[in-house]
Amino acid sequence: MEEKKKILYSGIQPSGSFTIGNYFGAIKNWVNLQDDYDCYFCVVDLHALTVPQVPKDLRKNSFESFITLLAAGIDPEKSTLYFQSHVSAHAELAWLLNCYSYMGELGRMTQFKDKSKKQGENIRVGLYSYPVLMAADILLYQSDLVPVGEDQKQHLELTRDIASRFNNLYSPTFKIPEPYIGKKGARIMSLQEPEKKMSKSDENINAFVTLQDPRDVIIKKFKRAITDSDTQVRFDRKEKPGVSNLMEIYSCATGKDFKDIEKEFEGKGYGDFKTAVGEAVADTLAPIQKRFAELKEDKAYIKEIVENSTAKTNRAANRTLGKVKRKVGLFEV
Ligand code: AQP
Repeated sequence: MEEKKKILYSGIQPSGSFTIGNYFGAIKNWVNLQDDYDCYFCVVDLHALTVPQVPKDLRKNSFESFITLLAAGIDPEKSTLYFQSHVSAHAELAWLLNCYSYMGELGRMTQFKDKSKKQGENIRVGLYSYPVLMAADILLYQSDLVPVGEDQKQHLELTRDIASRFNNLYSPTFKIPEPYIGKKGARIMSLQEPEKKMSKSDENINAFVTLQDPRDVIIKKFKRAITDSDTQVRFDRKEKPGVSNLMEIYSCATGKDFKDIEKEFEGKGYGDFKTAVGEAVADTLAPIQKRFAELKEDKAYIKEIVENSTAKTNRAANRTLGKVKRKVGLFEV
């Protein structure tokens, strides 16, 4: 008998166009995981609301995020790709879990501390309880594994604490998820401030390259990337963060290792190097952009995928939610 595949869960925020950081750090790995795991990939639009959004942009970004994932290789025949807001059990379970989470543990989350600084005096409660919604996302599907970057480790730990607390208080209800430790994912830094990670919501559009940027824009952004006063293409995160970041990106786009890259650009200036990185990234993104343009026109196909995945996720999520409601004592007829 075929062994049941483990459930792997991951989400991505439609808080802007995806960057090459999202692609090389997460999406590309997701594509490779699809054969080995029963994958759920979610466009976490409710999470995006924890910071201010322009409604029409959020709607556009959500749709485009969905088709970008398809264009990048998420296969709806293999994986479940859906929108968080289409499965009301996420918000419902989040509320229930809020009643089993502690202010102290949420206040310790470093992402909350960082992001709340940008919200002035009126910090949204949603930003504070974001990790509880994330716990609900993961626990609804009885997920075994969650691929987590450094910045999400603390949230997964909290998910495990909340799930164990609930299981101990009642009876086993949630699978306790483990972090998925795969091949070390790339961490792509800002092109303008290479000490900071590349983010899709960065105010400086030259700091990131999106999967939608046209070839000439990509090449221009790399030409403007911050390097250093030296001329040597050499990997040294500490002393040469800008150049090292460009090497990392070039390595992701071409599969070459750092030693080969150093050799390739020996004696050449940064100008040649930056052009090569820009071209390699543009070449990598070209087929994704072509597929994206086709999918954007195929509304009927997208609708079919969304309807199928929404029906499937609602069924699975409501099974867990029903159990939780019964256990905590909510009345049913
Ligand atoms: N620069 C990056 N390098 C490598 N991986 C990255 N990821 C994000 N930025 C980089 C990974 O992408 C996945 C989805 O991330 P997300 O969109 O849910 O949230 P995020 O990490 O907050 O991404 P952004 O681009 O920085 O979004 P904003 O600007 O809205 O906060 C995650 O697996 C993440 O590790």
